[in-house]
Amino acid sequence: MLSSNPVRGACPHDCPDTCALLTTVENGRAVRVQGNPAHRHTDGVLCAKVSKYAERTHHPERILTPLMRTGPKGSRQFTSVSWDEALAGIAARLGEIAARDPQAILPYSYAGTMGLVQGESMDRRFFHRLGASQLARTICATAGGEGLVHTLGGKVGMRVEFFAESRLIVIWGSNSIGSNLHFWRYAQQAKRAGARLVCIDPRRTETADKCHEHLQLLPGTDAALALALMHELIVHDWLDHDYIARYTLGWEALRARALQWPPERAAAVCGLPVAQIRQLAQDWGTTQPAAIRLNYGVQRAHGGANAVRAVACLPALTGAWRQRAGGLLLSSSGAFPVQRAALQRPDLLAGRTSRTINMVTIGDDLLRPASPTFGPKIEALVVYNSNPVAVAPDSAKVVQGFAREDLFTVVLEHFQTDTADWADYILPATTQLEHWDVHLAYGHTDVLLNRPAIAPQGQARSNAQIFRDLARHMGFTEPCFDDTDEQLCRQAYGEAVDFEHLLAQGFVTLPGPEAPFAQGGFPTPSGRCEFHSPRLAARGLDPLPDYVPNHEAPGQSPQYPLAMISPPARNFLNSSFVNVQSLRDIEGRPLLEIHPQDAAARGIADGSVVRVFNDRGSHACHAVVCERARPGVVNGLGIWWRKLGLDGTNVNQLTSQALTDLGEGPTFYDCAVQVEALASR
Ligand SMILES: Nc1nc2c(c(=O)[nH]1)N[C@H]1C(S)=C(S)[C@@H](COP(=O)(O)OP(=O)(O)OC[C@H]3O[C@@H](n4cnc5c(=O)[nH]c(N)nc54)[C@H](O)[C@@H]3O)O[C@H]1N2
Ligand SMILES: Nc1nc2c(c(=O)[nH]1)N[C@H]1C(S)=C(S)[C@@H](COP(=O)(O)OP(=O)(O)OC[C@H]3O[C@@H](n4cnc5c(=O)[nH]c(N)nc54)[C@H](O)[C@@H]3O)O[C@H]1N2
Ligand code: SF4
Ligand SMILES: [Mo]
Repeated sequence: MLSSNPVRGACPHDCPDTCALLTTVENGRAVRVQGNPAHRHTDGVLCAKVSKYAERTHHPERILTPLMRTGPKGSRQFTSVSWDEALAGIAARLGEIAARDPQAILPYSYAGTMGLVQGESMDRRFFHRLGASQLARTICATAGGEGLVHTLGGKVGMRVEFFAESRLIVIWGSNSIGSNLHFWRYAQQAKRAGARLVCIDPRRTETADKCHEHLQLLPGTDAALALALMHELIVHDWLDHDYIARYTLGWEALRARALQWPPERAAAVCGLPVAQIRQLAQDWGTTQPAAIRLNYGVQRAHGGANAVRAVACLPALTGAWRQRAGGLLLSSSGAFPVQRAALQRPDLLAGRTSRTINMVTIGDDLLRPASPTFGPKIEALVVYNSNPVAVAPDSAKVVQGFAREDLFTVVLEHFQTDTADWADYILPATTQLEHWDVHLAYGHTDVLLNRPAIAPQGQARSNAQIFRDLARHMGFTEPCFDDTDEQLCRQAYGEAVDFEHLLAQGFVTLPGPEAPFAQGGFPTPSGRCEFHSPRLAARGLDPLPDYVPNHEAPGQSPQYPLAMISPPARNFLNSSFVNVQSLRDIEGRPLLEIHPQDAAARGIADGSVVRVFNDRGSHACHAVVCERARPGVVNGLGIWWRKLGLDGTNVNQLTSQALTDLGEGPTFYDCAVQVEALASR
């Protein structure tokens, strides 16, 4: 059942904005995808990437039939097979492995689509019923998430629209113009009304260019900066004592910790001028309403969770939460009443406790033999909504794992990605324009519905359909494997959201207070903003936020003196869109930004080919000599497909599988490297 033109949908991508889409269809083809002007956050505007959605959907390289490997692993030799052949072949192999130990089977998925149906419903039912290993989906946000949970109590914060009324906005670890465009539009409104904008980022981003002030700190040093800001708030008494007394926990302990961080100490750690730290403290302490847009860029280093904890204390110290345009936003996803148990049916485990594998360490885990602590060797991998060979850290290990002859790999995809290259079977998945879904957001508080605009292309099937079909081939007879995609859409929020309203309008705003913590009421166990976390203390961990140095601290290693960060490229979405020619033309080629001083010391000219390397690997790309990089830090914008790189690698050849302080997250931006001019060798 297709709707009339233009069709209302939701952007499926892993982006805080979750835009409302309008798709125009002509003769069964999507010809235009636009932003819905009726949705206030989208306001009729899409980013450049999703404006190209019709080009991505009708791409000549879409995978349109099931494919079975015919050549050696990784040879990219496949033949078309029917759905029945593919499903029967996969079910037979999974069944044979499961008969020995279902935990030898591992799903691997992330947020290729953030849809609750195509991302986390029938797939989870299937793997729960099978008793497969579970995946800890940590690759993006768990460190920051844990930091927030142990301070504010959940992934909750300011309503994004009220940033438009703030007088001071601190954009902390976010290139908003590139990756949170619709927040940036609110920040622009505030700027036009006279607000001051401050950016905290090791890279001189296009967002930093447009802010009044840029603190270009060393990566992984944000907690030191936040503690020094607290120090200044304390010594100048820029504090809201009443708010602190009523609504926070552990003030005296935090005060003692912060007093150990005079700005001079932080300046040395962060590589910042002392005056800049003092100025920001004064701005934060004396401006109301003041707001922080914290983003996930701060938490991709060893101390990521502590950094988020430290920053999340700042609004409570000054009582910024009292106003609706004050406080902090990292993620709003905790506000959504998703009925996960109904969608995912963990009860299908039926008392079995299956092990959990961290998706960040897939490189090591694919190479691990069976052992009493690890359990069985991973024998089968079912990948969907993710491209781990390109996006997971320490690629050399990941590739070695995927190349194992004895590993059975199924990939559900739109395209022949770096991961699909290693598959035994590739199954053609529908795109957002071809299936139903329902969404939450992590940068606003609206639920969105996605209706299919066009029929599935070729023989593509939705992820939910594919897992339904696999369940049938495996002989699973529980009625929950009959639920259609539309029924799953209704189950996602159950009674918590008016589905008829969603069907009629395409989006629904969640109810909630304008200033959620104006009078405390934090969703922590104490109901207070927890500077001191009893839960962390109970785990034997530091209950106060602290500066936790990087695993690979900038400048520490004589061999690898440069710190590399690899933040998103504006025209890609992680590794998605890299194969859309019009967008790739804008990004050009894989590159490394390097400061003129660091380039000169190495004889590197702008545009030349360089080799970036450390003990984990080596990656060739083109140097851009510019001041977007600060001295001592190089920026390798991500995430290119390996096969489109100069030497078949991308930046993740260099990143490590080391984890964060809390949340077992990745440390992509905690990575020491050396760079050399290739021509000089
Ligand atoms: N165009 C585009 N948009 C995206 C994505 C994309 O790939 N492309 N990815 C999406 C995804 S998956 C996510 S998780 C979100 C959020 O993704 P984020 O990680 O918040 O991405 P950015 O907004 O680029 O912000 C990262 C910024 O943090 C900076 N940074 C790096 N290290 C540090 C540090 O130690 N401290 C501080 N203060 N800053 C640091 C980087 O230079 C970069 O400018 O964005 C989403 N939006
Ligand atoms: N060096 C470095 N590495 C990083 C990061 C970084 O900043 N630097 N960022 C990290 C972060 S924040 C994240 S979130 C991860 C993201 O990593 P991933 O979640 O793997 O994201 P993508 O690379 O976009 O890959 C998603 C894949 O899902 C496919 N897909 C989309 N929709 C569907 C669908 O409906 N069905 C199926 N079957 N497939 C679909 C797309 O075609 C695409 O190939 O990468 C991480 N890796
Ligand atoms: S990627 Fe983000 S900004 Fe672009 S359309 Fe999707 S939700 Fe909107
Ligand atoms: Mo992410």
